[in-house]
Amino acid sequence: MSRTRIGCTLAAVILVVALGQRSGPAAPAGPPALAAGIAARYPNDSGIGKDPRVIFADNFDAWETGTAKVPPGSWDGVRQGDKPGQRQTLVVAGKVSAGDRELPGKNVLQLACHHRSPNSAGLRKHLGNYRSAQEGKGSGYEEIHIRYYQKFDDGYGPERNHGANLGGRDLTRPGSWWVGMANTPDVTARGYFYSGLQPYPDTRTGQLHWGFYSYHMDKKSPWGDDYRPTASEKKRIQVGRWYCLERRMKLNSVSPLRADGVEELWVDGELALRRDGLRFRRVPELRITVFELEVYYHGLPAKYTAERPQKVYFDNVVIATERIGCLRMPPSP
Ligand SMILES: [Ca+2]
Repeated sequence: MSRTRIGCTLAAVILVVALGQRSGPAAPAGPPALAAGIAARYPNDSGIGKDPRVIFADNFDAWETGTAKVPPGSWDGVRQGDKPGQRQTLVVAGKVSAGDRELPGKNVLQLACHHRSPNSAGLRKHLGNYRSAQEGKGSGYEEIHIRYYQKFDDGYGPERNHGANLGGRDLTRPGSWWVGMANTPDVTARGYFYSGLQPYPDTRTGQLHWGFYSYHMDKKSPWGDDYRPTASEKKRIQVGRWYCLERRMKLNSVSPLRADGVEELWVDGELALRRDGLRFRRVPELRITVFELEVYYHGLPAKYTAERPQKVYFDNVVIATERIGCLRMPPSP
C-alpha cells in the first residue's frame, strides 16, 4: 500500500517552489535555555533517562558517529539510513547551542533529502504496541510530553516539511491503517490518528513558522487540520538556530465520548500554541503508541542536489509523562 499522504494542494506547492531561496537578517542569539520541568534536575539531561517519569531519552551521543546504526533497545525503525547512495538519516558530529553557548555533546541527528531522493528520512519509536499486539510494548499512553531540539540548516529553503508525528493505531480493529496515512476523510473509520509538528512557510514571504498538522476526528477535509494559528501564535523560525521544542498531547475521553483532547507547543520554554476541545478517537484501545522523528517532503526542486541537500538537525529527545522543559545549562567551564 502506498504511503501517499498529506494535504498540500498543487497551488500551494507552486507558490512554495516559486518563493525560491530567501534571504534575511542573521538569526539573533536565542534566549538561554530555560530550566523547568523534569530537565531542571538533570544538567544537560545527564541521567534524565533514569527518571521514573521519563519513557525514553536519546542525545545520540552513544551512536557511532557517521552512521545510522541504532543502539539496541532505543529506536524501532530507521527510514533511508546509510544505504549506498542515500545516507539520508545519519547521526553526525555536532553540538546544540543555546544563546551564545555551545552545550556539551558529541553527536546530533541529521535528516537530509534532495531532488529525486526518497521523500522522507527519520526515526520511529514505538511507545506501545504498534506493529502488532504481540510486540510486548504495552498499550501506549493517553497523555504524553515530548521535547527535542531542532535546527534547520543555514541553507534550508521554505519547502513544506511534514513530520515529527505522534499517533496511534487501534490494533484490535482489523485493517487499521499505519500512522501517517493521508487523504482520509474519517480517521476513526481507519483506526488511527496522528498529529505532526512541522514548519509552515508563509506563501507570500517564505517565512517559516511552527504549527501542527493533525489527523483528528473532526477535521473538515480528507487532509490534516493545521489548527489555523493566529498571527500572534505563529512562532517564527530562523534557520541556523537551535530551538527547544516541547509538545503535549492529551487524548480525549471516550466513556462518555468528550471533546476534551489537548495539543500544546512550547518554543524555548514558552507556550506558543494550545488547542483544546479536540477529539482523536472513539474507542479506548486507540492510544498514543508511536513517535516518528522525521521529515517528509512532496518532492524537492532541483536546487537541492545530493551535494547540497535540504538538511534538518535534531538532538536531546526526551519523551515523558510530565512536563520536561528545556535543557538545564551545565555550569560554565
Ligand atoms: Ca547530542
